[in-house]
Amino acid sequence: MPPPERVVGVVGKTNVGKSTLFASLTMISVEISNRPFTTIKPNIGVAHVRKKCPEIELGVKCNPRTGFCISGTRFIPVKLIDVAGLVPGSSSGRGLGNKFMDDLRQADVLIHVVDASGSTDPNGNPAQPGSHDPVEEAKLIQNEVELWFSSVVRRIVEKISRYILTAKDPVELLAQNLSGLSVRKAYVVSAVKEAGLEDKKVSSWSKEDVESFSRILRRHSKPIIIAANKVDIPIARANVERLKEEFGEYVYPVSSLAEYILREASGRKYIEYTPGDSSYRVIGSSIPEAFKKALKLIDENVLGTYGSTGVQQVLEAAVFNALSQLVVYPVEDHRKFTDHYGNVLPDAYIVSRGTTARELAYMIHSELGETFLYAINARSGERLGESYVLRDGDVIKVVATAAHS
Ligand SMILES: Nc1nc2c(ncn2[C@@H]2O[C@H](COP(=O)(O)OP(=O)(O)OP(=O)(O)O)[C@@H](O)[C@H]2O)c(=O)[nH]1
Ligand SMILES: [Mg+2]
Repeated sequence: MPPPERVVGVVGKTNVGKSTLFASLTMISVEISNRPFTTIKPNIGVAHVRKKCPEIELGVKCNPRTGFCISGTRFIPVKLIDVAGLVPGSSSGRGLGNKFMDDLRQADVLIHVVDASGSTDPNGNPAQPGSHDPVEEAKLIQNEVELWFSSVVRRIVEKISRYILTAKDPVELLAQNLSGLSVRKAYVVSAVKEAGLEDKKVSSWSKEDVESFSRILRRHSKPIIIAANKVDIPIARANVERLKEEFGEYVYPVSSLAEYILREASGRKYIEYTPGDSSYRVIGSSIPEAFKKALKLIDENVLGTYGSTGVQQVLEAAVFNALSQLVVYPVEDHRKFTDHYGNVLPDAYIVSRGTTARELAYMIHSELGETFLYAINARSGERLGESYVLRDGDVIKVVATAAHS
């Protein structure tokens, strides 16, 4: 059983650039337009997070089974979902309502796209840059996300309250029913505790109890990171700072449009650009005027000001920081760093911080977990016990009594 895939959801007010962010990360062409409610059906695709690949340090050349590697930078796949936009009041049916948010039930972490240039009104209609307040927008939309999450939790709590009296372990039952929201049992246990509901029967939870349980659960199970988008519009700069003051560390300046243009120009061989980089190299001799102009603006307003388009950065911060994941490389031959077939560093597993060597063994193959003897740190040859906590970048061989086939 490979590690569960990490799912990143894109949320935000309508017409702020969610689909542009999605398209720039996946290069899947989707409908993008400057009007509210362009997206209705969710867009689902694969994006990649970067890590330094151990291949350089180990003096080998990797053959990734999934994702790819460019000059020692490993690109590891995650699932990305872009859904319909929200407006204030979506939870009570305004705009498209918030039932479209149900497409995000499986998300492990959310990227909240905010129009940092303030060039859309609360309903997503285009407006003068600077005429609307992104901090206000972010607060209103996060409230909608909170209301959506609590409405789903409330439905589940109400459903199980009916038969919970006979359940042996009500928290287990709650966790099972919440698993569709991609909520792990550990989160349920800690949210029950944090909300002070340990001694209260689920069937007698008040409305306020459900609300506070839900808010805590959302924070743990679907952390939110803000992509302060459209920073190519200079007026966005001061707003990025204000968003940081209000929402703290998880605010990233982003220009989805700039990233989209850079990847498009790279696909057309006008430039050489590795996603996430602070610069690109012109390689084409006949670049159309429109691209030349756009690249000049990107140089001045985005790369020169922020050091990157921020798109890769916000995705990686979502997965590695907000969701607290790290990457390990399981191998079968710890001297050659290969699998069974001689593929070098074939797998890059995204796992939760705190995962142990034995838990990794289970992810590779349940038999390997059951018959685990010890693991080997392939870098040093050191033996590791079952409770060894994996570190970012570890290259690990699992030794077990059952041969894994
Ligand atoms: N200047 C600028 N415009 C952007 C950026 N990202 C998106 N846009 C523009 O914003 C408009 C809306 O983009 P979409 O990606 O369709 O927005 P959305 O949030 O998916 O909208 P809905 O699906 O309708 O909710 C388009 O005109 C985009 O070109 C950006 O980084 N900078
Ligand atoms: Mg869209």
